[in-house]
Amino acid sequence: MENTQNKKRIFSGVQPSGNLTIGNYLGAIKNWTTLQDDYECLYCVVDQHAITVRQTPADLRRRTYEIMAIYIACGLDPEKNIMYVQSHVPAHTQLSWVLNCYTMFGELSRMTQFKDKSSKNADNINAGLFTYPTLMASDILLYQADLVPVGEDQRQHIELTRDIAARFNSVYGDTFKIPEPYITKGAKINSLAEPTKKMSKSDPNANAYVSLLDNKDEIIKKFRRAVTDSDAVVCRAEGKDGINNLMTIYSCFTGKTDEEIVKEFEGKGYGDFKLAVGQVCADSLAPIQEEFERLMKDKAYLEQIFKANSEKAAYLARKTLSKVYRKVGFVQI
Ligand code: AQP
Repeated sequence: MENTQNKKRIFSGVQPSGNLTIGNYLGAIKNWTTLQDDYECLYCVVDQHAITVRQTPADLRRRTYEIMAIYIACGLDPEKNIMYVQSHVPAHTQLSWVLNCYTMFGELSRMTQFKDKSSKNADNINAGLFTYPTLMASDILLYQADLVPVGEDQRQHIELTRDIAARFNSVYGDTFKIPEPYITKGAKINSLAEPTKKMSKSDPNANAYVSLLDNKDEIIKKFRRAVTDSDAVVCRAEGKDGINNLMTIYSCFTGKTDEEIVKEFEGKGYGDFKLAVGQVCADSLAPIQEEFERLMKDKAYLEQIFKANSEKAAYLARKTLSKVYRKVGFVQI
């Protein structure tokens, strides 16, 4: 896919590190589907990022297929977008090595996600976990992306990406486009169990997140159990983290504003509100789940997408990589 129409380019991805949650969906994938007509988009399954935390190989392999199936089931068109797997395009890790040499130890040490993940994986604080943001910078800069649609948790990594790109450009002249983050209203969906924390697919407590593949009963049960407060008035306010989070989720699924939600639940208790959030979530996910099941039965189709799209991605990636190799002084053959 050559950028013939002068469309702006987008890059984003999801790690196959667990079952995708409504956080991944509302913060990232749902927004991607609205961008595919107006932008030239690359959507990656970032399997190399996933191994910064120990994975069971068979699970990683299965989830890689699943994420591609979820992308398509959510409405991403593999003919319109370049949808591929990171490890199928070696230029990501090749550029990453170069960029590691232009990323400072101090910068990586300040990354909140590194601090967070290393405290959760204290027995495996590996170098990959530390340099993860440089691989992410390579993912983005390799394609000269203009915009990166992500959740709020990734903002710091995009800022680092911009700093790395600017540093490289200042040494070698214009090489990388400086990308902008693209962050929307579902940008931070919080845990249902601890609503001050981000909802995460690798949370050991399955009641903390709603997986895109949970069935209706599970979804309703999880929302019913969601931690709220004792105030019993549905409105957004400081300290009402649980209700604020449910209002964001409800708003993302229904398109309703806070005022509309407050009016709808005036005089009703949290029980009614939680049930409504559960229902709209389950109803919105049902068609995605149905399409997902159908796609997962057709592995050959998914593999064909992996192959065709990784070739398109590799073609674009090679251009940036050879420019970088030339600039840093590697001999070209
Ligand atoms: N809770 C969230 N709210 C809004 N957006 C979110 N994203 C993740 N969680 C939320 C966005 O989803 C995209 C893909 O995320 P990722 O797979 O790269 O990893 P992550 O950000 O580390 O997400 P998780 O679910 O917390 O994964 P684990 O548990 O493996 O670390 C990104 O755009 C992210 O912002």
